[in-house]
Formats: sequence, structure tokens, C-alpha cells
Amino acid sequence: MAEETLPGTTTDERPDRIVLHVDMDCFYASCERLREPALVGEPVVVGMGYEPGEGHGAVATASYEARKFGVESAQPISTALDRLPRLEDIAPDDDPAEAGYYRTVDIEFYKSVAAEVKEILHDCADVVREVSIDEAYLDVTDRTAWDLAPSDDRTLAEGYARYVKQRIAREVGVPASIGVAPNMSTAKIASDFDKPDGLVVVRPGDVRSFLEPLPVEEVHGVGPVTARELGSFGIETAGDLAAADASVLESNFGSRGRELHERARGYDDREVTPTGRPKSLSRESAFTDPTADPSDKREVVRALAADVADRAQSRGAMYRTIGIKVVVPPFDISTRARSLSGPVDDPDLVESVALDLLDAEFRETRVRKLGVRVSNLSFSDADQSSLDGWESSQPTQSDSRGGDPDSKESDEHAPSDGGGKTETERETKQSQTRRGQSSLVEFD
Ligand code: TTP
Ligand code: MG
Repeated sequence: MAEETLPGTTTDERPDRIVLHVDMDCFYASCERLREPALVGEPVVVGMGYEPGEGHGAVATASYEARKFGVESAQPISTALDRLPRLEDIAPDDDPAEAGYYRTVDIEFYKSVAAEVKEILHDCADVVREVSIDEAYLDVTDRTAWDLAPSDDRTLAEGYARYVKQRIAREVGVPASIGVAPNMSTAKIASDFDKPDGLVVVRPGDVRSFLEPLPVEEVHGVGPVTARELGSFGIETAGDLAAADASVLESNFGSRGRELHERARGYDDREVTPTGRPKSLSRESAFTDPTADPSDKREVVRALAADVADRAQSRGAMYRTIGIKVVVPPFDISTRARSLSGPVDDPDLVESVALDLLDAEFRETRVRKLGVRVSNLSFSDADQSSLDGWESSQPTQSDSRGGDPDSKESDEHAPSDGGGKTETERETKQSQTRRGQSSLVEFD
């Protein structure tokens, strides 16, 4: 059947972009659930500066179950405890369903989970802008289309976003909400529209009507102060802002006024720009059944080393550090690395160092996953154009239910800007340790 084009889809030289905004749901709480599945479905509060059994600190996040009790980000833990008592503190005849689980922020662990999510995002898009630990924009214009799927009233873009969401759920085990739209600001609003586990698609012709009823604070760039000021002009919704006289807005708010007016009308021509050069290149591979067989392990490491060295070469990257990652069932991750005296581009050396590191400590170890990484990168300028982008994975077997080991590649990027979020715990630098193993050699 012929594919139909949606009304509103432009056919001029600058076709509508397809932008995904991915924001993980109650991210720190979801990470805690990953390593403590008993917390799934329960009210969970993650506190910074919080110590078990104590009452100080502030709420970093609360699961959606805990939010129903009035617990929210940035609240003092003491207030949260008033609204949702700690399970350990309630009397024997109190209802345990009215109590919650409190955990302390473990940022290294959350970063390691975020790194896994971001590997998937980079695999799913040519351009990814990471804006915080749990949030990124993807430009997927070249991977899908606004056309309707055959025999469906949904767009191909929607199907693609669902695929991204399912990969995150299946491969990492944490829920995400995704907004899909022809520009960044609408995609961001859309990802927040139906949380948790949301997938909201705003087609090119629907942007304005989608935005219209939303409170004006939802327009990108309108904070509480501007919202109050706009309120004094009777502007309460994005629709009011869109309908306002641009010159009046400009005379009261300067050039920002015009920009906000444009945003409210659904115009936002910012490009999704990538977050920077990779800091490292890595590839890892999981065994369907954990193995202790030394020759199997060596063979996988050899293949991973060749792949990573090849990618470094094609990007004009030299490396000073070569490392491996070993995952022992269920989830203990060890990383080992060796630094060289200067940067090299030497595939044989990647292989021999990686094998050395494997044999030195993990020869007999039963492993679930192996990885090879080169880091401390320096770049020749010859390959500038491809440096900022990520190479997509080859279509290797990535479903761990399949027969072959699944295989993932990643380029670790420099930390990104902080996005629109608060200053706390906002880095995206990826950790090489997880699930309790924090004293191991860092790759970088
Ligand atoms: P958010 O994406 O703002 O929040 P969230 O993921 O917890 O919940 P939502 O489902 O609404 O997206 O922030 C991501 C993480 O950043 C969050 O899990 C904890 C941390 N954070 C803080 O440490 N302090 C804060 O004030 C906020 C808002 C978040
Ligand atoms: Mg989030």
C-alpha cells in the first residue's frame, strides 16, 4: 500500500525534522529498583544528604507512587517523612501500604545506568544531545519519517520512538518517556505530557493545537517570573502567548519576547547539536550463557579489540589508555586499564594489552559480558567531520534472548551542559563501575 503523507508535512527544501526528547521516569528511583526489584511498584524516595534512619537531607526524586503522598523533588526529607513515613518507623499495627522506602543517592551507580541508556540512544540516532544524566534529544530525521505506517493511522516516527523506548526497557530495565515532534521545544513538552512511561507524538501539522491549551510556563524559556509578568497581560496559556501581539511582547520583554512568541506558535528552528567529541571508544559483548572458557573469552576480546581499534582509526583517534571491562554474574563489573607513555594508533597493541589484562586476573573467571575500551583520546584534525557524530552500531545481534552474544558499542562523550535542570548531581560523565564496585581502575 502506498504511504500517505500527513497534512502539514512540508515538501520544501527544509523538510520537517523528527526530534525525540527522551526523559527517564523518576530516574534515581528507577535505578534503585533495578538493583532492588522488591521496590518495584512501591513508594520510593531517594534523598541527597540522607542517611538511613536519619531525617536530614533533601528529596532528589520520588517514585510516582511516593508522589501520590505529596513527596516531591527538592523537598526536605523531614517533610517527606511527615507525608510518607519510613517503613522501618511505622508501628506494627500501622498499614505498611501507607509507608515508603528511603534510599541514599548513589550517583556513580546512576551514571553507569545512564551510560547504558545513552549507548542505546547513540545507537538509535545520528545526532544525540545529552542534556543531563537522564535526558537527551535525538534527531532521527534520517532514520524514520512522518509518513503513516502502511495500514496504520500512526506515523513511522511513532513506531521508531516506541522501538527506542522498548530497547531501553528491555536492555537496561528502566522506564523512559519520549516526546516526538518536529522541533526540540515541542518534543520536550511532549515527553513530559504523559509521564511516566509516556509516548506522545506531535505531528508537524498539530504543533500549534497541541501547545495552545498548555499553561504558559510550559513554553521553553518561560520561568515562573516571566509567567507572572505575562499573567499581568492576561496571558495564561501558550495559546494566549501565540495570539498576543508580537510587537507588544517585544516592547515589554525585548528580543526574548519575540522568541517566546515564536515558540508558543510552534516555531523553534534550533538544530539538535551533538554534545562533543567522544572521550573514549568501546565495544562490549554479552554471552547468552555466562562462560569461564579461556579460549572463548580470548576470542571475544580479540574481536572487540579489533573493532574498537578499527573505529578509532576511522575517526583519526589515537589513544593512550587501553582497558577491559568484565561483568561477572549477576552484575559485578570490574574494569582494568593500562596507560601507555604516549598516544598510539596500534590495533595489535589494543589486542595484546586487552588479552594481558584478561589473563592477568580473569583467566578462570566465569563472565557474563566482556568489553574493550580505548580512552585518553587525541585526534588528528584530518577526520574532523566524523568526530562529532557517532557511528551507528552494525546490526549485530543485540537481543540477549538471541543465540549469539549481544554486542554494543559506545563512544563516551565529554560531559554536556546542564540542561534546564537544577545544579545537583547533574553530570553525564559515565562511570566505569557499577553495582557496588567503586574502587576499580577508571578508564579515564
Ligand atoms: P528529572 O528528570 O527532573 O526527574 P525524574 O527523572 O526523577 O522524574 P520524572 O519522571 O519527572 O522525569 O531529574 C532526573 C534526576 O535528577 C532525578 O531522578 C533526580 C535528580 N534530581 C535531583 O537530584 N534534584 C532535583 O531537584 C531534581 C528535579 C532532579
Ligand atoms: Mg526524568
